[in-house]
Amino acid sequence: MRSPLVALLLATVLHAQDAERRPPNIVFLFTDDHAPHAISAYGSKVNVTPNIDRLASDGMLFRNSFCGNSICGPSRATILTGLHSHGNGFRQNGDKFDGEQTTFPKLLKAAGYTTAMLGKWHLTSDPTGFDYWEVLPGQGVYYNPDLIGPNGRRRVEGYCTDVVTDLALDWLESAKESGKPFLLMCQHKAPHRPWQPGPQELGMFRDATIPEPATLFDDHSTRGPAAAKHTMGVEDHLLMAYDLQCPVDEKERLYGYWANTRKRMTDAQREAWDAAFAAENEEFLASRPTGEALVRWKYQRYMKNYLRCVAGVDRNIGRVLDWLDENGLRENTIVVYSSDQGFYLGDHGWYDKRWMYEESFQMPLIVRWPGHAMPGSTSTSLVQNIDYGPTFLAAAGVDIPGSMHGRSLVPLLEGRTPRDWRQSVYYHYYESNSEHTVPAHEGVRTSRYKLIHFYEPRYDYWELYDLEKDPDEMQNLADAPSAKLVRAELEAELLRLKRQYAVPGS
Ligand code: SGN
Ligand code: CA
Repeated sequence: MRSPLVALLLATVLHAQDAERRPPNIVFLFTDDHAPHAISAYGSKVNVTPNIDRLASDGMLFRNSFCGNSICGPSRATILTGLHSHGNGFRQNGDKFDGEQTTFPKLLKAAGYTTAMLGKWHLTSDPTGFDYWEVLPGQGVYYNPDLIGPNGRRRVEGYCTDVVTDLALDWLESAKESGKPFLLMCQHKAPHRPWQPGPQELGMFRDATIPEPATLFDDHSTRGPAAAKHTMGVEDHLLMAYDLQCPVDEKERLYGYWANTRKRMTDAQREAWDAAFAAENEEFLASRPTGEALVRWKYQRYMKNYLRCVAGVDRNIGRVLDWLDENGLRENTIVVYSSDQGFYLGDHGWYDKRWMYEESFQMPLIVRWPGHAMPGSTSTSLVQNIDYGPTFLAAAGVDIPGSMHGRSLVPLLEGRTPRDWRQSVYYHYYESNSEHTVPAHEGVRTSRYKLIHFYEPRYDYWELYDLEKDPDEMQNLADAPSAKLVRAELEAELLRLKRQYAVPGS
């Protein structure tokens, strides 16, 4: 007869082997417009994100993580398909995602996973490949959001980030019971415009002064002509009521988005909202700063609300991580934190995204995978959202379709960078003549340089930046004699990438 100790050891070993064999669960925590420089694990100077940081200290943080097209729908379509925008057909917001095509959730489902998509979707057609889905219509709203699912539409009382997390936790309970490995895509609206914080975060940063970025008063004169023609300025384009929650006259107080948001709130929500903004708004209206002082006021108000929305995300991520711990699912679950693109936090005097410049080109990417990704590790390899699908498939032991543009990050996570890992990434933004006035452009980035081609008839020129010497991208070297050789190399690399990815016209 075996001793109880031997039996216990044997059971532990068998359990470990079983866990080893069982495909990992995947919890994909995703937000909208959360720039890496508003995450303390990425060295934020403006806020702290203790729960996202928990993931970073238990897993791997990617320092050179980029999107292929810095806008919502396209980034999401790329994640689902592992394809750049031209490959999945979703080039700009408002396009309709072809849900018939191959996506990684469909492949995981076929391999025995139970799958769910919750929260912001923004791909126009209904989600496919999910056993369960309930998504925000369009951009969704922050307070008492409507949700649409296969059985219709309903309104749920509460703050959107909390509501989506509640749905996620409910679904996780059922997924746990199912006995199947699960894929949860939990996708928040926050911290997307118009930056409306939840009741729990309204009081944050009250007496704080958020540090300003060095480029807040950038006049864009050292870049090509398009940058100065933007309509995403903190100074000129943030709207007092809609964006900054400070209606300036009777009309703004009674009508429009700000007034409608208040009407949509419950009495308790409205009371908390008014208590948070009323005194500060009165003070602003009494003093009416102008010039640089007004820009500074707008920056503070914008950033505080953005960061309050981020804090709501961080708190809710903590809820999901706690649930995994409490349910014994920490070990065999991959948890990813990412956001559809970066964002300007007053950098270059801007909000919004779209440009290939670093702040909006970057995506946060943090992966916790116990037993695979070393706790507290970082990677500087060039990675992109085309890699997410292949990574999840590889982790689950499912074949990666050869047609996908991306590569599995599993070797990077396990500390084995393949010798032939990519040396450059491709970017292409198509949504010209649209909100915020960013013309179509494409480009290539290596570990040191970035080459951008604005290619519309009205703007046809190149920009080149040396990111090592000029991390803020203030000096366009495209026509500098000293950069001639580098530019030729980058142009050749861009063409090579376009051919590799079969970009039309290459
Ligand atoms: C909305 C916003 C824009 C934002 C786009 C795209 N305007 O149209 O400021 O650039 O979404 O954002 S708003 O008046 O509706 O707030 S994305 O993240 O969905 O791509
Ligand atoms: Ca977005």
